[in-house]
Amino acid sequence: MNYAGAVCHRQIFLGMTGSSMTKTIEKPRTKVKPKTQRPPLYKVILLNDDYTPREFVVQVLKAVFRMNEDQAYRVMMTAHRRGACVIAVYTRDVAETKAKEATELGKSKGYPLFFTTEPEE
Ligand code: TYC
Repeated sequence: MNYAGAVCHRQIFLGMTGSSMTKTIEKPRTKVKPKTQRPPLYKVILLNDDYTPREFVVQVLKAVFRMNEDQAYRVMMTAHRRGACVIAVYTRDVAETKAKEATELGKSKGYPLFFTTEPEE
C-alpha cells in the first residue's frame, strides 16, 4: 500500500506575553492519507464463430473462467446471438493469460474459437 503524505502547518496562539506581544509557533502536522492503487482492468471477450460446437464453448468457459453450467451457457448464447460477450474483467496479465489459454483449447481441437482482451474504459 502506498501512502501520500501531506504536511501542513497550523499556527497556535499562545496569548499575551509580559510585553503584550503575540507569539506564534508553527506546528507541523503530518496527514497520512492512504492512497489505494488499483491496477487497470482488462475485459476478456468471447467472439462468436460458425464452427465451434456450443457444448465445447461451455466446457471452455467452465474450465478457464470458473463458471458454472448456467453462467457458461448464458455467456455462450449471448456471444452466439450478438457476436461477442464480455466474460469478466481481470488485471492485464490474468486477462491475457486466460484469453490465450481458452483460445488454445479451441485450437487444440481444430476450432476457431477466439477470446480477446480490451482495456476497460
Ligand atoms: N455459433 C456456434 C455454433 O452455432 C456456437 C458458438 C457460440 C461459438 C459462441 C462461439 O463464442 C461462441 N455452433
